[in-house]
Amino acid sequence: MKTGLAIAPENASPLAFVVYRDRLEVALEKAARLGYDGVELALRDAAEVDPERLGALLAQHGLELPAISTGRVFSEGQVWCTHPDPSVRRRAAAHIKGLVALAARFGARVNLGRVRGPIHEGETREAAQERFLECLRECAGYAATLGVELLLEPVNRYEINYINSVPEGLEVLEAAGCPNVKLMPDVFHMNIEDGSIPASLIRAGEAIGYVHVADSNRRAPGQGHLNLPEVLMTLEALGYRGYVTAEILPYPDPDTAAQAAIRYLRALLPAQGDRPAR
Ligand code: LER
Ligand code: MN
Repeated sequence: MKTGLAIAPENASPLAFVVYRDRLEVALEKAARLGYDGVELALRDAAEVDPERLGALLAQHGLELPAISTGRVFSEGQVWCTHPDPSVRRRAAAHIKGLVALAARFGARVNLGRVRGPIHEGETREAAQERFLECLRECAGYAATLGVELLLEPVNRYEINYINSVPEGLEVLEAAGCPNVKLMPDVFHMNIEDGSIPASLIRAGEAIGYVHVADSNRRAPGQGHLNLPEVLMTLEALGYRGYVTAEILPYPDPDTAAQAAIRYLRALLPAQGDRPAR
C-alpha cells in the first residue's frame, strides 16, 4: 500500500478537510520530505491549478497524484448531483468532468463524496438516487473515455443524509453498473456508520479503489481509539495495494499532524517502507 496526504491550494476554505492548505510548492515539498508517496488534491474547479506547473512539481518531488477530491465543489461551489434544479445539477456535472479531465493527465482518480448531494427535504431517497445515478453515469461515461476511475465515498450522517455506510455505497455501485466507479471507504465515517469496519471492508473486497484513513477523532492515525492495525491488515489480506491517504484534521498544527500520520502508517506498512523520509 502507498501513503497519501490530503492537501488543498491556499485559496481553499479553512473548512476544507485537508492537512496542508498552502501553496502547492510548499505542500508538495513538505509531503515529499516526510516520505509520502502521493498527495490528494482538494479542488473546487480544475482552473485552480496550472497542470504544467503541477506536473513539474510532482516530478520534482517524486510524488504521485493518486486522487482529486471534490468536497469543495459541494461546500464552496454549492452545487451537487441531487439538486432539484437541473441547471445546478448540470453545473455539478461540469465541475466533476473538468476535474476528471485534469485527473486524466496525472493518472489520478476523482472522488464523489458530498458532491453527490443530500436527499432534499420533502423528497424521497429514490428521487435523490435517480438524479445521482444520472449524474454519476454521465460523469463515469466521460471518465471512461479518458481512462479515469471515479470513487464513491460513503460519508457519515452528520455531514450528509445519503450514502452513509459501505453497504449503502455498494448498493448504489451495483445500481449504477459503471465498471470504472469504485468504492472509497473512509474509516472515520465507517467508525460512525458501519457495524464492523473489517466486515464492511471484506464485504467491499475488490470494489475498493482507494481509502481515507484517520483515527476515531479525525486526528492522525494512532491518536484515537480505532483499531487501525486491524484495518490495514484486513486491506492487506484482501490484496488491496492502493493508497491509504491521511484525511485528518491539522491538529495541533499541519506539520505535526502530517508527520504523526506518516510515522504511524509507515510503521504498520513495513513491506512498502522503501521511501524513507528525506
Ligand atoms: C468528508 O468528511 C470527507 O471525508 C471527504 O473525503 C468527502 O467529501
Ligand atoms: Mn474522506
